[in-house]
Amino acid sequence: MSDTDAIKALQDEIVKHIKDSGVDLVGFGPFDVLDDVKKVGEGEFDFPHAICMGTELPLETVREAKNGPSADLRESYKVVNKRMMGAAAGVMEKLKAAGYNGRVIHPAERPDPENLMGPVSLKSIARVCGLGWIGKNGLVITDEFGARQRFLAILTDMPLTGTPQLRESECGECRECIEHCAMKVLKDQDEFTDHPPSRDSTIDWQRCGRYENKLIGDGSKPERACGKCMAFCPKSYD
Ligand code: B12
Repeated sequence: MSDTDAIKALQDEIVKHIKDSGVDLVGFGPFDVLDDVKKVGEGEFDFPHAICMGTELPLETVREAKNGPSADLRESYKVVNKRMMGAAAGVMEKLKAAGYNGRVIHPAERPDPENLMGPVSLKSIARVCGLGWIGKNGLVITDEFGARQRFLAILTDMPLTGTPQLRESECGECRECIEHCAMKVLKDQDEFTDHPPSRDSTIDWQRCGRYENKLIGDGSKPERACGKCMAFCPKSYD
């Protein structure tokens, strides 16, 4: 088997494993193009490529979040996070068996909780892996589920075949997420206005984060999630 065929075969095996684990979307892309994107915390980031997976959040659960904060939505985040972490463990085994290294970026990991920072932006990774584009709601929108999914990524030194095309925002004139945002934190911006791009141009993330904390609460009541920016995105129901 040629090297290219062997890589293609491993890629196919990884895709099959991820899909068999109940995860809906998989993409491969260059990670080194995200040099400008901030990295936080312990662990290695020096990998040229990324594998990104995405899992649908249930349509009715997301739709109900239009009516107000939802405990079911918060629970669905935990369910899909767990499913993707299981799938990622299997991918890591396959990479290691083929002689490659990798590092999992977990869906809800926050090495800098004060500044609400993950190890690296999963939305940026999903975009360079060709899974979708970033809209005015600041979320990755996919053809399959609109804004209605969560992501996990694996950084790796496994070589890849092909590079996906980067997609720009397709929101057009739509402002549904901005109009329905519970905290009015979205800034009506779906273009890169600064390099490296900063989240400050799309969202008042501190305010959104304070609201999230309030909805999670102190453990005396079920944790809830807002999710209106997903629920009011028309693409979530296409
Ligand atoms: C901390 C965190 C939060 C914080 C801070 C959010 C933030 N924007 O930074 C708070 C509490 C506010 C939050 C809220 C929510 N979150 Co959150 N969050 C995270 C987490 C763990 C880290 C985010 C991070 O590191 N930010 C730091 C900066 C550097 O990264 P970034 O925001 O991704 O910034 C990049 C883009 O903004 C981009 N950029 C800036 N402008 C533009 C413009 C264009 C056109 C493009 C293409 C790119 C671009 O460049 C930046 C890179 O420098 C991620 C998981 C992860 N590791 O990414 C989930 C994550 C982003 N959250 C997610 C979700 C679902 C939510 C909520 C819906 C939860 C809820 N409340 O119900 C809301 C949505 C708020 C919103 N509309 O953005 C999902 C998004 C899924 C999707 N479809 O895109 C993620 C990816 C988790 C996951 N595993 O799937 N979150």
